[in-house]
Amino acid sequence: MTIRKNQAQLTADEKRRFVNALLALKSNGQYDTFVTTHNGFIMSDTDHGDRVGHRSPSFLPWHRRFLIEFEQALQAVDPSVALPYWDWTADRTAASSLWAVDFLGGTGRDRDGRVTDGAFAAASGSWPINVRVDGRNYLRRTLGSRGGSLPSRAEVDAVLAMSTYDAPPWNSASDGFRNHLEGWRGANLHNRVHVWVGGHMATGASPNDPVFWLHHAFVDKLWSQWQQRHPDSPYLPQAGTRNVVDLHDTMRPWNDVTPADMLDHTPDYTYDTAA
Ligand code: CU1
Ligand code: CU1
Repeated sequence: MTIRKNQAQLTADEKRRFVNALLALKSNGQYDTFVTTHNGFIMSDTDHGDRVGHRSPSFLPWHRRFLIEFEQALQAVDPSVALPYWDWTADRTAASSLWAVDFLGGTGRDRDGRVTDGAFAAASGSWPINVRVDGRNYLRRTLGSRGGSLPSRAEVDAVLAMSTYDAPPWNSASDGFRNHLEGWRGANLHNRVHVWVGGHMATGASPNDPVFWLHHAFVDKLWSQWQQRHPDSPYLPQAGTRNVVDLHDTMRPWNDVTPADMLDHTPDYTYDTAA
């Protein structure tokens, strides 16, 4: 029974176990295969070509499946671990316990964005950046330093109120819930958080920063809430759409997973609260 909790509610022991499981996947090489997969999709997902992980209706089911696989890899190391989620509408500053030395560590130094404390700092020696966007092999962050703020609860609520899942042209120009949550349109929820964290999170190799998983767990939770709130709003498009993953199409890189398979997450995990 996997229950995903708010990161702010984790005990010291739960934080320690989560961090240790991340370090174990890093050292056995599995972690970096997730980074490579994600980066490959970011590079190939385009507005007018074949798109699966981003800029398209399957953004939500694709990341739901990606997180399940990652969570199962963590659980192979430590069965007690579940992915925590980061409610960035509530924990909105670099002073949050999320960024403390006993959890994800803090922001990067001014000079080069290098994270210098916690388990993922370069000096720890256990978090080399191998899937790189440039020559630098250390984790980088610039929390909040590009200006701008994290999305507010009111902005989230306005997006959760949208009753249509997605709409033509099924890309970053679409109206509807998916694109407003992904962030290409409107208040910008998901994309804005990547930019606020900065450093690797603002690149295709974003899973190099462990906060990627906590961010996407919250995005996934918002999708789950939206599904509860709009039970008569189906995943769209349903069939016959060029370049995007319809309801019953298989979703790369998997050969046995469709968006329809991902609509109910409760066999795999639940969230600690529905709200
Ligand atoms: Cu992504
Ligand atoms: Cu993302």
